[in-house]
Amino acid sequence: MATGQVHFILGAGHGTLAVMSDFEDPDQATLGDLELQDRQALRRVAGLSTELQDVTEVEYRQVRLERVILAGVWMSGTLQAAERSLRELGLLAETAGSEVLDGVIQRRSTPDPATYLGSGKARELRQLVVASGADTVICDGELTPGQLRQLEEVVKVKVVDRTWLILDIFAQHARSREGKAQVSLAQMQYLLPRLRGWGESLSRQAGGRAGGATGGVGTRGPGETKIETDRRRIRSQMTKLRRELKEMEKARTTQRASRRGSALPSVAIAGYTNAGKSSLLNQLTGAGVLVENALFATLDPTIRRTKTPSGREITMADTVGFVRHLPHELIEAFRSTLEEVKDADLIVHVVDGSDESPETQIAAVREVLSEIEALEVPELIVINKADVADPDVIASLLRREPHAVVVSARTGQGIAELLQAIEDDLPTGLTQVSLTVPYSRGDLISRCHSQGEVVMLEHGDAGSTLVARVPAALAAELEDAAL
Ligand SMILES: Nc1nc2c(ncn2[C@@H]2O[C@H](COP(=O)(O)OP(=O)(O)OP(=O)(O)O)[C@@H](O)[C@H]2O)c(=O)[nH]1
Ligand SMILES: [Mg+2]
Repeated sequence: MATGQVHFILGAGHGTLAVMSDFEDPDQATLGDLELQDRQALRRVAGLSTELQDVTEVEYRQVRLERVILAGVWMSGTLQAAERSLRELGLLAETAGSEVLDGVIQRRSTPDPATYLGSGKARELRQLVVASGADTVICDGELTPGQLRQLEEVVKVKVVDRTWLILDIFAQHARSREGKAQVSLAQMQYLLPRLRGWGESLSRQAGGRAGGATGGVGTRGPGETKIETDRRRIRSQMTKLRRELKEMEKARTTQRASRRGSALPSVAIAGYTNAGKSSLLNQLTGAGVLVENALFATLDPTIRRTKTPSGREITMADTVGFVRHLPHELIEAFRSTLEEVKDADLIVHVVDGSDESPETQIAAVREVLSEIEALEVPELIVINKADVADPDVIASLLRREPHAVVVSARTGQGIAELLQAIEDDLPTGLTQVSLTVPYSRGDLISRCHSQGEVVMLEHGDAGSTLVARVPAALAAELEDAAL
């Protein structure tokens, strides 16, 4: 394809993401099902939110992502990869509640420093916007504040980037107090340097829209002073959020420490968004957490206890999904949540075997794992959705990733093997001790027999001398009691 050519890949109405519910029998409703119904009830209704007038800039960005055109720059790799990236952007947009009208990809060595797409292509995009009646352009990358502003000047509708879109989805899906605070912090961090650009084009845009709007963005000309006030307000809110998050993090660390104290080995289910992590947790533990054919359905970790085939108790955590180019602001803000993954004894890395390119999902997940310093944790690859995946794709994945189990969280295929593989991969968790305890602590000796392995036991004058391999918590008690 010649440099600079615009490539259309998504026709009008293409690929509307059906929001599939796995929920059929109302009597079987789990908490996750109820949450899903709730979420669907709250989903944006196209056209409705345009009536909102008195909204802040942040809300304005959120409520008006409705009829969108996608724009990407194809810099390297195959055309298929570029198209896949834009299709994924389309899914993200639909998850955020937008209707995707069209998509364009421009072949360029680098994005245009001024307008992201080249200036000629940006003007063509403007025509497409007019012809289709789009109200937003979503670019497949992270744009500088200047690029956002200058592209808005050309296309004359709002321009947002992939980062903001992902932040928007997270904002819609956040449930817990901590999750909400984390997302707000990430949004503000992203927004702060971009406030000015948006303010300027907003005032111009609003002028041309719904003339005579009373109050709201249309009449609130964000002059320099307003922007300064906004910045100050955002900064002080960020400070407050950081403080609150620190408090919540303390509580979480204490919880985690107490779980550690109970010495149960921990498994974290991680992986690409929509790979089936929550379905797998449900299948393995009957947790009943929310499952949805949408990106980033899960934001808060859910932790459940379960047993391995030999009866060993373990904890399993469902975690937030990853995506290519996960915004750095989000990784930062979710760092404490992601610790769940970093501190695990084993990462069960779920990949969607029916995806177009599961190996790029694996690579994207490992990139995030490396960013949160979790690469040292042992990893077990779980190729999910075997019921619908192409057997050839699974076979080639297994060649690349020999340490893997093939399962279907939907049909239960491979789940028993998975549990066995988890058991085999977990550290034994036993610590060797060699000490003498008084006879009065016969209880400790019997716990050594029941919870670990006694290697040697001798009864001397002072007490029982023993060498044993026991769980860490028991080892600590033994040390305390030792003569
Ligand atoms: N066919 C098939 N579909 C599956 C399987 N496992 C999960 N799904 C579907 O895949 C979609 C996503 O499943 P989730 O369990 O919500 O995925 P997740 O990884 O938790 O996704 P996020 O929390 O959004 O990152 C849902 O529509 C599930 O019904 C499977 O083994 N086979
Ligand atoms: Mg999930």
